[in-house]
Amino acid sequence: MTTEVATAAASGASATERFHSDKSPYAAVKDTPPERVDRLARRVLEAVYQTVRDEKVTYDEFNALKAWMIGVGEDGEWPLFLDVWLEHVVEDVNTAHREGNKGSIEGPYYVPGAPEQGAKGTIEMREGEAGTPLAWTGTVTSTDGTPLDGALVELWHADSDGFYSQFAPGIPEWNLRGNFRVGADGAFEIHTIQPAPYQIPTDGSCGKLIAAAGWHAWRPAHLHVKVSAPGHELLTAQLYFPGDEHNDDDIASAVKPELMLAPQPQADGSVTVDYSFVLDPVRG
Ligand code: MBD
Ligand code: FE
Repeated sequence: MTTEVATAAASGASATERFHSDKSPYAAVKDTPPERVDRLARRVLEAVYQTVRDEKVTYDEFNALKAWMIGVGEDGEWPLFLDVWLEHVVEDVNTAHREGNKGSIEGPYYVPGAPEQGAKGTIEMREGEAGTPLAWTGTVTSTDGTPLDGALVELWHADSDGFYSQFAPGIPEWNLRGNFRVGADGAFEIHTIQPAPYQIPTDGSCGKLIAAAGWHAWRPAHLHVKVSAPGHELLTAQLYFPGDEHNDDDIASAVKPELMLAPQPQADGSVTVDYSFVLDPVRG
C-alpha cells in the first residue's frame, strides 16, 4: 500500500540526485571549451536582454523570476524544467542527420541497469498491475537492413496512475523497467501494460510556472526506450498511442508522427503493437 504521496519536491530531489550520482551516465559531463562557453552564454544572455527591452520587463517581474528560479533549485526541478522545455530542440539538432529511426527526448526518469532479459519477456510489474496488457513485437536492424545481433532495448514507462518507479514512493525499484537483449534475428517480444497520460508535478515550481502562465501540465501516454548496438548511434525515443488528447499539445513538445504506434485491440481486452527500430551506423 502506498502511504506516502508523490510530491514535486521528492521526485525532483530523486531526479537531481540521480543526475549527480556516480552511477549516472552523466557523471562525467565533459568540460566545454571557454570559447564555446563565451559564445553560448553571450547568445543566450543577448536573447534575454532583447526580451527585457522589447517587453520593458519591470522590477516586480525580475524579482518574480529570481524567486521562481530559487524555487526550482530548492525543489530539485531543474532536470524536469530542462527536459520539458529545452531538451526537444537539443534532440532535434543532434539527430537531424539520421536515416534510421526518429528519436525523442529522454526526460528526467531514465535509470540505467534495469534487469536484463532475453529477446522475449515480460517487464517487471506488481501482481495485478493495473492497465491494459500490451504485447509488443519488433526488430532492431541497421539502416542497410541487417539484424543487429546483441542489440539492447531498454524500456521504461509510467504505471496506470502516471507514476515512475524510483521517482514516486511505494513502487518496487524496477517496476515497469526492463532491458531486452535481441539475438541474431534482431527480433524482440515484450509484454507490459499500457501507461497512462502523465501530468508533470503541479505542486512544485514547474507547476507554478504552468499555473501562472495558464498552461496545462500534460504529456500524452508514452513508452520510453533506449536502443543500442555496437557500432551504432544510441537511439533514445518515446512511442505514443493514437487518439491521446495530448498528442497535439504535449507540454514537453516531444511527439513526432513517426513515433506513433498502431495498437491492435485483441478479443481478450489486450492490445498488440508491432514497432521496429532502425539504427544508424556510427560514421567514421
Ligand atoms: C516525463 O515522464 C517525461 O517523459 C518528460 C519528458 C518530462 C517529464 C516527465
Ligand atoms: Fe516519461
